[in-house]
Amino acid sequence: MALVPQKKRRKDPVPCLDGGGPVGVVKFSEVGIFLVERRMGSSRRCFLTELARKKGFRVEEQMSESVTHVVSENNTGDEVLELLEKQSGICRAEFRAALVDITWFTESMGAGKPLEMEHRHRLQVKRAADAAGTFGVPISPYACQRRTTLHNRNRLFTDALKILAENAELCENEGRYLAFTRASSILKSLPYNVAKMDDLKGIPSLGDHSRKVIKEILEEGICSEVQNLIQNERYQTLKQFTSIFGVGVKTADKWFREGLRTLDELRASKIKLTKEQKAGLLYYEDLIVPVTKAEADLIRQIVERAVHRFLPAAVITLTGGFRRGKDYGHDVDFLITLREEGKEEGIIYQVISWMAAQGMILYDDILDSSCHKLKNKEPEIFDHFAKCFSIFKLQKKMVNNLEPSRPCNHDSSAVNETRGIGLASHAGTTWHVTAAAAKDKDWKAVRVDLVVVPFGQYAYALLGWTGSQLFERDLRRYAKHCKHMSLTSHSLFDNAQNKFLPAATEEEIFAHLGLDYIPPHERNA
Ligand code: 8GT
Ligand code: MN
Repeated sequence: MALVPQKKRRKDPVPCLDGGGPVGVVKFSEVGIFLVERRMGSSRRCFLTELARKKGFRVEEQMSESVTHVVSENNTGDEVLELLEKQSGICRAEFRAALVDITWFTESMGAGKPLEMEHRHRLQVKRAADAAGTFGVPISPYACQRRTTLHNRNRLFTDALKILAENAELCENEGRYLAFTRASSILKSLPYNVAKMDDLKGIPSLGDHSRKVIKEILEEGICSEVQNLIQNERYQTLKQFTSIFGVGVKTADKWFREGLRTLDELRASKIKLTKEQKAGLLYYEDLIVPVTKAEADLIRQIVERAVHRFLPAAVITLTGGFRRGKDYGHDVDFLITLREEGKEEGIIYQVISWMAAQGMILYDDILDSSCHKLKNKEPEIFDHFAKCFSIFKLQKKMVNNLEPSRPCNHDSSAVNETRGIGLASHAGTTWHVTAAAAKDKDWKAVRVDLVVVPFGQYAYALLGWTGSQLFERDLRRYAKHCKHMSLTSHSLFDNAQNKFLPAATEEEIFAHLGLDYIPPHERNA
């Protein structure tokens, strides 16, 4: 059925989309339509676009991740896929939108709402089997739609990809960093060991480079690019420098270009360090030792006691990697909140001054709630909560039955995930220096982040600070592209309804986003 007769095709694209005619309010934001021009013609496509928009449908001019229905007329499914692959660069394995015939569109227009897709609406794709993972279950390109526990069956590959991602980060190549990080993350989520290249069939987010790395490891046992990298002087030096608290890639690179190669050289140099970097360097040997869960629990008690002196009803939550079930972390992250909103103001100053007076604080940097400056963090995870980035002086005798900290490369659990300590696994000597230094004193320096959250934003802050970083990033990407919503650690804004969506629990946030709830221990993407 055709709503208007096919008109003579124009050569140039018709510039009516988005620009001209009346566009209705989007009523069905969860559905995104892309109309394929091939065999439909540009003027008919333009007409259908306007019609749908008037009826409250969201029609995208370009193919994008927010498209849920690709509508075409007189094309086969394979033809449409091929066309889209060419036009948008999205490979068919990554393709999530449904391919439907024009009949779904016209019937939906007639009904005034998007209809459920029936089998007869769907275009047949010969290679449909390719679009699913080995177990026939489609794997989402969004980390927030995958369940990733700490049980990583593909560590051999993910360790290699992680090194390539780190190097991309050290070269400030964001695109490559993301590509390797996504590839590594998707392998972590697989419920099977990858034993042959065929096991990767239908898996999204695996670019040619990552596939090449996996193939080489499958065939040779190692990846030569990674082997060369870990011997590389710039990689080694920048990795060590950026593992100092307060040192980012730009600073590390500058020091490297100035000829510095070791911490001793840095310590001996005349280079002016920030207050943060001075502390980072001073406590370096402690800070690169993973924080254990027992230490994190002890610090929780200490923080709780300090906060309760001023606000007995405040709730202190251990978040970050420990909330995801990790046994080790590079720091300890806490949220502090109070049901009676407003009373939490100023608490961070009270707590830190009291703890400092007890000799428990080696370093602190308090940011007020309006403060936007957050160092060494990615822009998209900036938030505006009052917080303190600190270094605690933890008395060792207080940690009951303190397990000896282990070098990260001997442990099969999550310790390799930890940022800033990876060096110990490459530079064999570092660990022993660390262990020796740590033995001599009765305390250990530990990085602690305290975040003060108004009660109404608590669920969003908890979700934002639980991580992992890629999980958070993909939650935001999913909200934006698939739901036309903006997610932050403060709130969720629905652009279609032009309003904020309040939530008291993480479950409610997932529900607002139309996502299955993923518990913290499955967010280790
Ligand atoms: P770890 O074991 O290395 O400590 O691992 P982690 O606990 O997962 O990482 P983290 O660097 O301590 O950060 C914890 C979570 O908080 C991450 O998911 C990160 O995205 C998030 N996060 C920051 N900084 C900020 C921030 O300023 N605002 C918000 N909302 N989240 C942040 O790292
Ligand atoms: Mn952490």
